[in-house]
Amino acid sequence: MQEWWRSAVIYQVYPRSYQDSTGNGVGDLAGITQRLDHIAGLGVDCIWLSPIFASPQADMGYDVSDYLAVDPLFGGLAAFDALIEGAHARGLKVIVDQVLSHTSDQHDWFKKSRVSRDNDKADWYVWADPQPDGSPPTNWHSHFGGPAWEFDPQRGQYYLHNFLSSQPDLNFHNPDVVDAILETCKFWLDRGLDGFRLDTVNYYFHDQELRSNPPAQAAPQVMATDLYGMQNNIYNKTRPENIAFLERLRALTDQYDDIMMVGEVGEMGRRSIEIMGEYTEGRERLHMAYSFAMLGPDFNAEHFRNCIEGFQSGAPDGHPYWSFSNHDVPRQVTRWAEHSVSEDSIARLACAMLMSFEGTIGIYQGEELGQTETELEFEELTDPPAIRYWPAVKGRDGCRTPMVWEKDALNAGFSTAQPWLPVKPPQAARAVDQQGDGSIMAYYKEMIAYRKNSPALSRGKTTFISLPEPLLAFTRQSDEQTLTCIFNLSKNVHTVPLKNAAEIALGKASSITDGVLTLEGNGFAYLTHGADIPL
Ligand code: TEU
Repeated sequence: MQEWWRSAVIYQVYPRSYQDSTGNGVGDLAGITQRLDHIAGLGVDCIWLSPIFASPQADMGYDVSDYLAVDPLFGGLAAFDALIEGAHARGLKVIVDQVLSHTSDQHDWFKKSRVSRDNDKADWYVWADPQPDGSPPTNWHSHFGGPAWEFDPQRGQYYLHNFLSSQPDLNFHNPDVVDAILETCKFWLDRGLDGFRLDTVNYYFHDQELRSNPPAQAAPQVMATDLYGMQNNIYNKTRPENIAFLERLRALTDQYDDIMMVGEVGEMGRRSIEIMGEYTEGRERLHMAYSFAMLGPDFNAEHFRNCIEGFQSGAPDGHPYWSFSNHDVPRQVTRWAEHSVSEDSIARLACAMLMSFEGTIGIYQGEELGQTETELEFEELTDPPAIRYWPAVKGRDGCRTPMVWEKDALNAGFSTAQPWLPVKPPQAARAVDQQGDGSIMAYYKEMIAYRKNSPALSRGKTTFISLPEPLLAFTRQSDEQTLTCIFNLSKNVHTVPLKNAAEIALGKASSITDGVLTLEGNGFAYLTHGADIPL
């Protein structure tokens, strides 16, 4: 039987923003448990929980101070066990974010490490002497701006932090660190988790020779926090030693039944697709991986084709995870607005594209409502890079505002207290209670079910068809079924002459008249086999 995750749809929950059950303005695990029927009702297979472990929340939980404790803010271990039980009872798997590359500076390991150069944790982080002039050991940039090194007066050395200075990087070259990390993963697997989303999976190792990165052209901003496009980050991340560690992780998870790991490759562009392949090829590394390739501004047929074809040719036995939105990037309806006829039309088109892609699909809470990016004032921001570099950096708060349940309820039903990020009217207008027949939410349900019931979409191979931009076209073919999927990625009407008779099995803003397929702006069609499209 095919492993459960291979054609799954995974729903990402950002716990701070899903449902507050305690009235403190921050979402929690009991709140998510209350909303499990909504999630199960979408027809998804699995929930990915953004970080829930003990954390000072400097980077909203991506700064862990205790890997073995659920943060009291989210309800502790008892709330976690109840959530797992409730999810499993509904046939939903649950994976959690594991942020292993770095810890919080409040983690006991770091507190001890920084005290002296000769205690048993001294070499658990990446410490290095200043250069003779006192400057940092290398030119590496922190992802959130400034140097990736912070000077610690007590040790008289710098420590590495690829993200905030309160997120020191663990030293994966130290075997004791690797053993401790594997132990923490084991703890959660023993507790009934179904797997992990591995944060920054290509940042675990750094160059031990501490070579400076070569310069590069400025890269486009992806996360709205990207400040360091000016160097080619080859020595601070994506080191060759990582592969052996991924194999150890896989060996651990293979001791359990049905565990899945999806790694976040912190890269964009063509290189990111190559790394996704390297990390998932064969059955000895990660089960699957995603990168930022589809999470950026690019919205044209060539781009999507390059991502999917590039992955296939680089890693014929690898497995991708494709998503258009998450907690780090502007929401897709807003990000791709210039290509849209309307918010709803781009939401539907994006949904249909995702559900037709080969691999595993990720959707982010609120995406099923056609949610848009929230516009925030400076005073409302919580994301550190945004606070530091506003307005050049807008940050990630706009995609993290609370889930909206009832349009006219206080804070749209998210919380009875002032939420940690505000609920604004444009977002509340898309609340779950507004999503009746014909809504975007109804559409997501329909499309998820369609994908699940279609052998071609859930298991079929992909072959691209060359049509001029802005038309993206490919066939999905399984033993039982062939579907030709055609999408109009623009606002304008486009036509495609069909060689053979064809029928639209499912579509939107599309029709066939006299052997010609017409796609209105943002229209798409899944055609039943027989359609033969001339180049
Ligand atoms: O994000 C990773 C990240 O910020 C970059 O590596 C990203 O991949 C890059 O912009 C692509 O060019 C993860 C989390 O998702 C994020 O929320 C955290 O802030 C971050 O790690 C640090 O843990």
